Amino acid sequence: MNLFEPARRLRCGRFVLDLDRPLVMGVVNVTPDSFSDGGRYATHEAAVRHAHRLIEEGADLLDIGGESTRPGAAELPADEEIRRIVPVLDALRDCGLPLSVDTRRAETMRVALEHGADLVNDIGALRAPGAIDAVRGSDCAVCLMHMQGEPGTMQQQPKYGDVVGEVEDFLAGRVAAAVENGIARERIVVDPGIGFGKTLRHNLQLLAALDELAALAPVLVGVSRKSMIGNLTGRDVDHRLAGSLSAMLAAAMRGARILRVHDVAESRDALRVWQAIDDAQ
Ligand code: 7PJ
Repeated sequence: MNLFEPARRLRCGRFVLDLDRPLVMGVVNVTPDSFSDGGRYATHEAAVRHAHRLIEEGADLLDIGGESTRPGAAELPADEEIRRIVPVLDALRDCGLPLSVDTRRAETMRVALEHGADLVNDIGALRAPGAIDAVRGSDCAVCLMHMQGEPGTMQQQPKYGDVVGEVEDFLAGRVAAAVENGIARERIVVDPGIGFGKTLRHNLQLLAALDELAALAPVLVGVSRKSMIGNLTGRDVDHRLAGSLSAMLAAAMRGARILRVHDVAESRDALRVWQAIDDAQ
């Protein structure tokens, strides 16, 4: 047996996910609509409605996030993050899909797990105080993502000697820390963190070398609508679908097993066609 063969299954809270084929993780943002004065209820309603649409479109998992971590974003207090996420988790608990929560905070992780979250998607790779303890005693999956710096300033001057080697070393270290602290390997996925403290060139180099990261753990990748796609195509955020699909397929071909996307139906179609060709080989 090859010890470095990536896991084919992921323990993920109430679920065990088969990773033989790439899965589609649909993004559900729970952020107040600045054009609506309907308040909190309208915000939750909209998020839950959007989630149901993504389920119909064929999502395999849902990623629920209350904090914007786009470059330049300001930090959100944990209690506000919790107030945004919990009603949405409660409403989706029995939707039949694994629920992921996109958070860096131990307190939010703890509360989310009490409300049925199956995966903790942490752009901070469990580096926050108490984060490892928050997930240790549960059976949730964890996504360990690489980020250089902090969302507020990370795009100011990203610098690496060897971006692929450094991201790989960081993720290997975080996997080791998680395993040493009692988080089973079968619960861990890694993510190069496209756009998180990276120039266009860094992002491209990481995507091109994704198969190297796949030796550590199953790989999750998010490229959907990111500025990388805008930089390459000259399109604004509402016109990045074709570019996003192309990057997603390039990632899938290099072994990515969970694709974090906004456009679930289109991503499903693209993966289905690629998969059929791959199967015919
Ligand atoms: C990612 C994420 C990503 C993981 C965001 C955006 C920014 N979580 N959360 N990987 N991106 N694991 O969607 O543009 O790439 S928020």
